[in-house]
Amino acid sequence: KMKEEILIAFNQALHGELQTAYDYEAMALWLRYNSLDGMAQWVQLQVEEERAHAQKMREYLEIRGAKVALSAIAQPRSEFSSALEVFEEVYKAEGRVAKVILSLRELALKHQDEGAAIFLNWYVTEQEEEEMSLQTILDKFALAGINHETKSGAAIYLLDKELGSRPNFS
Ligand code: OFO
Repeated sequence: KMKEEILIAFNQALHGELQTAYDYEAMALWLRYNSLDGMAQWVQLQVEEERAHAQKMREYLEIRGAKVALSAIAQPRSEFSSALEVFEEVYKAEGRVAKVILSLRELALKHQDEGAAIFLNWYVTEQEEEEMSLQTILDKFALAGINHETKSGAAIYLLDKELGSRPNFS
């Protein structure tokens, strides 16, 4: 049986994935409202990824016979100053999720719950990939010379187009 302390932390991590999905949903709305449909598409796919992460966790907890508890999702931030700020926020959110996963895995190991730790290994790798792809996107903003003041122009038009071609579930 899963230790109570681990289960509480798992439920918090599950909440984190769902909250992040909802936060991203609001970012995608803002981007679409500002005609950045390609960037919105990228973020929208990220919404799906986070939901899938939450579902995978929920399924694992059910397999372990543990009680999944859902908590309230907070209202997401809906205003941003620029596209760059949105992606900086995504980058920060991924960093926060990565931290939660790592401490959850540490907790599982502390309690010698090998199964949970092995399950969480997938998330550790997934977070590394996500942080890497976000870093690449932020590098492209810099490369294109897009800063917080950039509202229009060829650079942001082209980067929007490029991000819109993200394949489903990278
Ligand atoms: Fe990208 O955060 Fe889930 O794990």
